[in-house]
Amino acid sequence: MVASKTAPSQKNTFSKEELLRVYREMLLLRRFEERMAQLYQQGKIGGFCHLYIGQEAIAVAAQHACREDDMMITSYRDHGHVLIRGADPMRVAAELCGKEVGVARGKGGSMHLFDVDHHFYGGHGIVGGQIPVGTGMAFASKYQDTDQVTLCFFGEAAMNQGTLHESMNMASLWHLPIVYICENNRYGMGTAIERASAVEELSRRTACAYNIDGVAVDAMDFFATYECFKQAVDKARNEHRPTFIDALTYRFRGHSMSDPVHSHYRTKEEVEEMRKRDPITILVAYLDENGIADEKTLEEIDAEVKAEVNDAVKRAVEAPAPRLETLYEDVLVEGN
Ligand SMILES: Cc1ncc(C[n+]2csc(CCOP(=O)(O)OP(=O)(O)O)c2C)c(N)n1
Ligand SMILES: [Mg+2]
Repeated sequence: MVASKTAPSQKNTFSKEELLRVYREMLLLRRFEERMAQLYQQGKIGGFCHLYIGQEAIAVAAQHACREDDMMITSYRDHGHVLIRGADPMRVAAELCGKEVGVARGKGGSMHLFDVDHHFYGGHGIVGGQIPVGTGMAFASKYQDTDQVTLCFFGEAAMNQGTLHESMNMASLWHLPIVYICENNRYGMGTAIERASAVEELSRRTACAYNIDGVAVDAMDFFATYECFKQAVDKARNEHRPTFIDALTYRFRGHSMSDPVHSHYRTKEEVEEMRKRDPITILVAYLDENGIADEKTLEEIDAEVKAEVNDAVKRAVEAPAPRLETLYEDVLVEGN
């Protein structure tokens, strides 16, 4: 049994082409979210909408650390995960706008994105609700001997939900190929972690309680996050041992579209301080300092990404609303 540890910052193992791809992917997530915020303000998106801005290094690092057929499942803060899995940005934007061409046929909205073709299983609105489901997915792949790993994401508020404890106990006992990734942005809506969690250093919890190694990582640093995820994914696949990762991050926007960036629960100074650790800025500094890309190349990539997002949004907004006769479809699955 290994007690909790902090993953050291890692050296880059990526080629120049791969690094530019990582940069493009992080930007895609960021620019997409910025456009979604605008669409929301224009009244084109209704209901709940939780932005991922600030947390991008986690989804991107996870995608690079696993195989395409590995499975991912997460909470309602899910836009980044479904995009990085490979879903068409037009169909994701369309889902947020409630259109029939959306990834969940316009019936799920922002919180319930799904893309089974890309092995993405939602998008779950109940805090911690995806943890037993993800654990079941890992059980299925072990039972069916498919060699797939499940990456199960959740916010730090889910650490105190009963289902997490039951799931982690089973995952350890039954040697399931799963990586539990806590996207620890320090707040559950307006509640700071120190007001909700008796043990704040979350990676200390799982070794003693479930015999699951716990690792904390600076999730604003893409390289450290990637290395940490890679080791955990390999261990899940090769040794059928789960890992718990406390991915230390921050959300730069409000909890959802209904709360301002810095409300009474956190100060403007804190947000500004954390913005200095923007994962994209940190990556850009690395690319610059190591002569991997100059400003012009990075600006060109940004312009391409913005054009891609704008085109996706245009087509999503123009797409038709669901037909009335689809209202009762996908509601009930008839058994034999
Ligand atoms: C079981 C349950 N209780 C309460 C809520 C209301 N709620 C929605 S989001 C949220 C905070 C969750 O915070 P965290 O897990 O840290 O994720 P984050 O939003 O920070 O990504 C709460 C309490 C809910 N959706 N489900
Ligand atoms: Mg949180």
